[in-house]
Order: sequence, then C-alpha cells, then structure tokens
Amino acid sequence: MLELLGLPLDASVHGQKLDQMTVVVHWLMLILFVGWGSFFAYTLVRFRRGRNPKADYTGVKSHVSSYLEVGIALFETVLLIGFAVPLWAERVNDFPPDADAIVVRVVAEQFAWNVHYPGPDGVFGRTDLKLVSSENPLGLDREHEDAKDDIWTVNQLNLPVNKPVIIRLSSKDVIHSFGLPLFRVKQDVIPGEVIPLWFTPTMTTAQMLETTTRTVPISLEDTTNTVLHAMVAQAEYAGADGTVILSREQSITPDVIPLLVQAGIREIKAVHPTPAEIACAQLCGLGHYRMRGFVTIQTEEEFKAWLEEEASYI
Ligand SMILES: [Cu+2]
Repeated sequence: MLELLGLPLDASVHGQKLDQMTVVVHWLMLILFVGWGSFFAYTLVRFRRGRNPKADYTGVKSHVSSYLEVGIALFETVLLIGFAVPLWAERVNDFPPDADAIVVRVVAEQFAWNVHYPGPDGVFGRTDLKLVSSENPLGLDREHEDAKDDIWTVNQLNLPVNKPVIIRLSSKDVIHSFGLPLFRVKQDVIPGEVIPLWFTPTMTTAQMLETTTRTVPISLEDTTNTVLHAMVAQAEYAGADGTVILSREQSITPDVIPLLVQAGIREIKAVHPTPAEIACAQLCGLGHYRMRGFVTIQTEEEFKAWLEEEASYI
C-alpha cells in the first residue's frame, strides 16, 4: 500500500509512524468503501420496484441498525480519545530539551523564509520591528550583545543529521504554512504567535540524492519535458569522439537532449538537485508560488564548517 500511495522519501525519525498511519487509514477507508458500496448495491437489488410494487410505510422494526450506529460511535470515540489524542499530544508536547537539540527560528514573510541561528553563544539576539529592512529582514539588533554572533539566511535551512531540531515559527505578515514533505512536517505559521515544532533528520542531502537518483529514458520528445529540465545528471555522458555532452551535476537542459540522442544515449541517471525543500502550504498571496526554501542536511562536521563560514560574513 505504501508504494501505491507514492509518498516522497521519508527522512525523519517519526516519518515512518506517520506513513504507517496513512496506510492504516487508507485500508480502513477501503474496507468502509467496499462495505458500504456492497450494501448499497444489495439494497438496490433487494428493494427494487419489481419485487416491492407497494411501498412499506412501517419500515424496519428491529433495533440492530441503532445498536450498530451507537457501537461505531463508541469505537470511534475510543480511537480518538484513547489513541489519536495521546499520540498527537506526545508529538506536540514532548519536546527534547533545548540543550540536546539544534534550535532555529524561522520567520515567514510574503514571500520568503528567514532563518535565524543563535550563533556560538546559543542565545537569540534581540530583534526589533523598527530595524526591519530589506538588508535586515529579521530586524536583528547588531548592537545588542546576544545578537553580535547571530547568523541568518533567507530560504536556506542547514541542519545536522541525526540530531533533534526545534524550529520556532513566526510570521511577519499573514498566515503561512511551514511544510517539509520529506520530514513529514507541516505547521501553520500564525502572525503574533510563536509555534514550535520538532523532528530529527535521518539522512544527509548527499544520501537523499543517492537514494532518489533514477535512470530516466530520454528521447527527442523530452525537449519539452520540464520535469526533466529541472533535474541534473548523476553521471558524465560523452559522445563517440569523447567530448563531454553532459557532465555530472549539470542541468538536463533542452539543448543537450538532441545531442545525447544523436550520440545514441537512450537513458541517463538523473536526480532532482534539491530533494528537501520548504514549501509554503498556505495560499498566502500572489507570490505564494515562489515562497520556496531549501533544506540541506549535513554531517555534524559539515554543519559546523557551514556555521563558521556564515559567521565569517558577519
Ligand atoms: Cu507563504
């Protein structure tokens, strides 16, 4: 069933549980659909006009259907209060301690994701609405002691692998929704509120690229295949004389496709270059479509090096 649903790659610790839940819900719905569908077909035949020329004004006398309905209502109450609510509470209340996690602030705006890291001191610096400008989208007060080492990025969220991440979400303008499909995370961002969420990534971006690389057939028709044009090659492809037509990590643009076909290359290894993205899942305005951020999961060392590099720009 999981394969049938076509879910994206799962790259977080809790993702598997959510996927299992999705599978269970689909099975339940399938059983209900077949059950009710069959009952409907049965009643159509059983109570057809030919067999019942005269309407029966009394109807059913037994109470079986009432008991059945009460039973189903009880069963659903148990499911909701006994299982769903506690599971959800665990997910939204049992946060790891800040000391064991990477804590990041994400401030949404029309139409970007501003990411704020506390820097080496581990304390988020003061921000002030009056300081907000296009060069300082967070309104960070660089004069303040805690803000001096703070790092911020736009539409780029770097995180280390296998470490819990706590993200505190807020919005500068309207309601947005912070969606990370690969980490099975989606949370509305409400202006005037700080909403925390947490998850643990289990794969680096390099591992994601490796897992999602596919062998794609190519033909001249693909010069209009925009899905393919958004992908990059995961191997090098050369013509008969050895000149490279398409190098590794190069975009599969419409102009290289005829060259590949001419060279007799019928399939290529390709991948979407940014497997993990932040998608705004709330129609937040005319520019909603371009409210797209990127998530890069790195090893602990790579992440430290990245933080140092970012700190050098301050
Ligand atoms: Cu948005």
